[in-house]
Amino acid sequence: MPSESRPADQQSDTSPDRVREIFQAAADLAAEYLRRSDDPQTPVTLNPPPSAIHKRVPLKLDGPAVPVDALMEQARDLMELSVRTGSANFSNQLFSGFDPVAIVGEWLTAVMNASMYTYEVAPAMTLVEREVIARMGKAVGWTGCEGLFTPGGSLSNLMAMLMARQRALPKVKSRGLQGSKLVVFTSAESHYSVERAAVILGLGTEGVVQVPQDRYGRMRVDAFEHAVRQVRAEGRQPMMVVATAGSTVFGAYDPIGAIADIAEREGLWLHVDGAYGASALLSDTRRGLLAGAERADSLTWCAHKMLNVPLSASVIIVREPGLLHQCNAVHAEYLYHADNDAPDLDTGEMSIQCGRRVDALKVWLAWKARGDAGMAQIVDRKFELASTMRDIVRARERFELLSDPDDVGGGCNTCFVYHAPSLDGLPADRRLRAIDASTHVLRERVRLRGRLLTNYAPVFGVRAFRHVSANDRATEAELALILDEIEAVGHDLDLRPLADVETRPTP
Ligand code: ABU
Repeated sequence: MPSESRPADQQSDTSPDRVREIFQAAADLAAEYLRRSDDPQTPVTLNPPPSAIHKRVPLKLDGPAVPVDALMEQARDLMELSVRTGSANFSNQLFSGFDPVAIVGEWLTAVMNASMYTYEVAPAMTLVEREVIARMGKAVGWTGCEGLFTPGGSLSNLMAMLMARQRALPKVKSRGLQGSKLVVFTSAESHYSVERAAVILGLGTEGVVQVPQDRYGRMRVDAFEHAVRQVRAEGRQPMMVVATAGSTVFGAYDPIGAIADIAEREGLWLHVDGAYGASALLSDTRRGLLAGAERADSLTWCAHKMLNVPLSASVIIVREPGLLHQCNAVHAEYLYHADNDAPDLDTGEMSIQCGRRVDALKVWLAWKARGDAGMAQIVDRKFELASTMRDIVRARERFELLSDPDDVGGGCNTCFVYHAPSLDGLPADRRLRAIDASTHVLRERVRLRGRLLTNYAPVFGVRAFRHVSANDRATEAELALILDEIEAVGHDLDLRPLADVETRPTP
């Protein structure tokens, strides 16, 4: 006979007092972690080698049960050995900072543990997702659009490409590509996920034409036009163009309006990859960077990049409702019951996933807590800090800014190189080679000091520092610290031997 009450050990794990106790311990841990992350004196990373992590935390999962108090200590150690991405000294990726309300959204999401396939199992969250998508669509200038949260920008771009393929080949779901030679145009500075999606979708890497960029990292429209002509002349079928709003290296915004003119004339699907930069739509002063986005067919937007929401919070929005379903539905009757009350509220068949986590709640809570003005303020502050960073770079004698997006409306990335004293007097070609290699050497030294983490990337063929203005809480002192650290490691270092390094290692 089944027991009337739960077994004693399960009761003790989930009693209200025990749940509160565990949550309180975790809340204390989280609050202290974030306090320390926000302190500029706290190292961003301890750069632990794997051996150090193994030494400090018993990672193996083959032992006896560990009491929760002891487990919290182990969690604290793991957090100490992690990178403090919320710190203003973390400018390594396109996200930084934190929002306590949004973090709570993530936590409450886990408490409810819904899955976003059917309305019956995620009723409130389905409507929350709809609202967030509708609000983002409104920022683009769309009404009646639809969309979904996806696991990240790469997946949002993949879904856009799926829809473009569906429009180009309406029978692709049943018949496959059937030898079609579909082509996607995107800028040479676009995110690599476009190429990867082309592989997944059967277009192949040769199905992507990378259009050259201008000196600000934006797609050259004349080159795009030329590329479309060339592809047609080769007997291939232009399918879509992916314009980038906020490229990963330059933070550049492609001229979407001019690209839309050509896309319309040529019958191409226009997707805007605004994973990084679409948040500019929320700012009265920066919205113009995406002028023309309202003419696109679809748009990717990651709230976890510019809006301080924890990963991941990426959406794909499509102007024409119904397409996501058309592309992805395969009629899994066991789950999506056609005779239920509200089949049109089941989002599962719009997705390439089955189980799908709730990512909308944290965005909704953060947006509610800040209001439209508060969201715009985050964006404005990041753009302003980026301009300040470029002023600081320009003002420092041994640093050289490689591109200034402020000439063309702004951007959140700052790409620069350092001219070490040891390289003075080298002939230009050898000097360039040494600067290229020295960026890597200096960045490694800065990284190992641990005070901050910033990245580097190829810029016009030379490795350069790429600072991302990703944390709206940064101060001028924290921006200047990056240059101070580079000078501290590079001023007295003899970098001349790097001029003899023939090529940089290929990945
Ligand atoms: N979409 C992730 C980009 C990562 C980076 O460039 O830092």
